[in-house]
Amino acid sequence: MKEVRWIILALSCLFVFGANLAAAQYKALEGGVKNAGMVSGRITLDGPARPPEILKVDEDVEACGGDRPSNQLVVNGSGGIKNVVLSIENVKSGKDWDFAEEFTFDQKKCTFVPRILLIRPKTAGVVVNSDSVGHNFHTISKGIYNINKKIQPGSKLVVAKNKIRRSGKIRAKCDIHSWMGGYWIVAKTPYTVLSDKDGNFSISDVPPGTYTVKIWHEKLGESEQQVVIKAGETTKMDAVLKL
Ligand SMILES: [Cu+2]
Repeated sequence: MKEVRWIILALSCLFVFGANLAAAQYKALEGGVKNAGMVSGRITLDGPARPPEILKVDEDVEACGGDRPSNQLVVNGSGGIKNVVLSIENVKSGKDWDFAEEFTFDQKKCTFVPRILLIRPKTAGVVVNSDSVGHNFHTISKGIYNINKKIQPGSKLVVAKNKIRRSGKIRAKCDIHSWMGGYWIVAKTPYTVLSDKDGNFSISDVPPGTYTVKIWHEKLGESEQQVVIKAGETTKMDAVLKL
């Protein structure tokens, strides 16, 4: 019996120690990054441009508006993809977080605005309902922030500080309007950006070194590229994604 207790105690210690290791978090360097470099480039879609999928609006049509093009995969005339998440995660320390202190995630004409929300862990914010109909806001994540709640017209849901527990992806949907979709990207480090409407991105103030850049798009999946960052230089990194 005694042995069993010792084993349980030892396992608990290991567990706590392991959890602490996992929580070994990104640190902002005091005084900023010395000899920083940056990486920038463009993310494009392989193959010819295709028109976006049309979403059928078959509920609350008056308040929501009619059918609409999906904003899940937004590609410009020359193939640039919007809302690709680019992140350097294997960086232990560097620039200070330059993300918003609080976020706003809106529901307008039964569409999430923005489609992809980029935030840091523990951030407080609000989920607004600007519509004249209710939405059932529902998030799906691996224990990062899960909620399933009706938000009345003109009302909002407050997300208190520290509720968004850690980095990762949170999928947002509405149980009333099946076409509504979006993501909250909870960044692991401040070296996390979204590509703009032309597919361009840049990640600045990176300490010199060799890094893996993760490339993620909700429809096109995940890939990686290695980059070498040199002091005072901009490293070019383009990627072509396939459907
Ligand atoms: Cu809705």
